[in-house]
Amino acid sequence: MASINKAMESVERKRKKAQKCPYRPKYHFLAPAQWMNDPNGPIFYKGEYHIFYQHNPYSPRWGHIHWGHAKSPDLVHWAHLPIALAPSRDLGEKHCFSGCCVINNQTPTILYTKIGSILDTFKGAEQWLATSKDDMLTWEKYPKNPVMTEDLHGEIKVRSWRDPYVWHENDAWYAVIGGHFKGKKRGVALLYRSQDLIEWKYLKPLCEGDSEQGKNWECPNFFPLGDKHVLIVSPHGKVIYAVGTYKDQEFIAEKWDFFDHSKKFYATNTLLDDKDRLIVFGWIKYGWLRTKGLKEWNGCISLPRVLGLNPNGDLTIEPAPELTVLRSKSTSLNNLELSPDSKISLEELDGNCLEIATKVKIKDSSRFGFKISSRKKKIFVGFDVKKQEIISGSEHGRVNFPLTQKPADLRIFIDKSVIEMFVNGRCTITSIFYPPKGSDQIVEISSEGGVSEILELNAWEMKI
Ligand code: DQQ
Repeated sequence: MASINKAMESVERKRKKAQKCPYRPKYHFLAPAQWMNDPNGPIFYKGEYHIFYQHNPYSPRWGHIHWGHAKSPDLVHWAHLPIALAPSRDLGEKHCFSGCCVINNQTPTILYTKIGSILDTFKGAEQWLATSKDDMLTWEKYPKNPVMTEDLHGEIKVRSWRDPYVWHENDAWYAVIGGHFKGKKRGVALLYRSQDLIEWKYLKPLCEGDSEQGKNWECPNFFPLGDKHVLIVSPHGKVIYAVGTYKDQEFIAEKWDFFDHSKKFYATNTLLDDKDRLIVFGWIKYGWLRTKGLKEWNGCISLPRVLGLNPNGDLTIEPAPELTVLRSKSTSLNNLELSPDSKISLEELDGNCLEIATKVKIKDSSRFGFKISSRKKKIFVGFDVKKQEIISGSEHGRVNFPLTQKPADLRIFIDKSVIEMFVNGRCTITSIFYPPKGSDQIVEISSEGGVSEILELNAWEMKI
């Protein structure tokens, strides 16, 4: 408890300054101050959404990893709660790495990775348990931790073994944990079973990647969606996912794709709410070292993304509809042909916190999107028809569905230095844009190389 109080005092000391930083997002969730990374253990509990996150209360850089905690009635307005977990230094714990939260016989229970030293991130990690008796306000670590060690695998050697994700299925608890097999440069998600979350048995690899899917997998998430199952993994690069079938502990991956076409989005985690919605959060990475003067905070959590399956069995990704409560002053355009010379900007709106929703038909243009500029800096957010790419600043990725067969549907969320774009409800791209300190962002619509027809465009200032 003493270490949690000390950690919270350290965050509090930086809170006011952090809030004044002109780059700091307004309506994205982030720690009150200091460093944050992966979302951990999101859960819908007693009518509220809870989220935990990797947190260094002592610096805007990674280190001393604790679990921060917050809750929300609506996925939009978040209230910070006391830090949930601090490393138990007396037990040799240096970091509380990522994990999940489930309700076991009415008891909120966290399963996470205990790291004892930097070497343990590769070899020697353990899975630890913590429970709460006061509706998740405070947490006690299980006195007989660890509940899982690498010995579970017998002769098989697993490396970078971390980030448990747990679910209940047919009267038992199951977990997937990420890593790779020693000597094999391929990511793997390993499957385990338990009756009580304490005694665990290793079953088998649920899924092993190929040589193009990364040398190691972090933060595996595995869940049913419609009549399919989805596996999401973070392979140190862009997050990838597979839609497939799962029966008798066998997962057959049928379709792989990128979950977000940007390297700035990482380490997903999921929750299922009372409306049976599968909601995904990710960490938006500002960088480990070169962080453009972020002195009091670093990192934020993506907007909540609701998953579904379309009739072809493809994953759909939409921003949570709750976000529309943030819409305030607005502007709209309809049935407008745009050529490369058209100069239309959304200047009547504050471009620093904005949502833009548009439906556009490509006539003969090669690129459609928005130029976001601030003093001398300018980035493009949109898509390239010829390359079949979605683009956001320096981030880009090829999509595997036609961008122009039907009118394209873009939802763009600008929040100070963060930009998230949802394309056709099928894929996303995230980027970071640092407007020169204190300067305003101007958003201009852009049709390059030919004509685009805006069927409908609505834009709103976002107010929290
Ligand atoms: N971040 C955590 C690990 C995880 C990694 C450490 C992914 O548990 O593997 O802060 O960003």
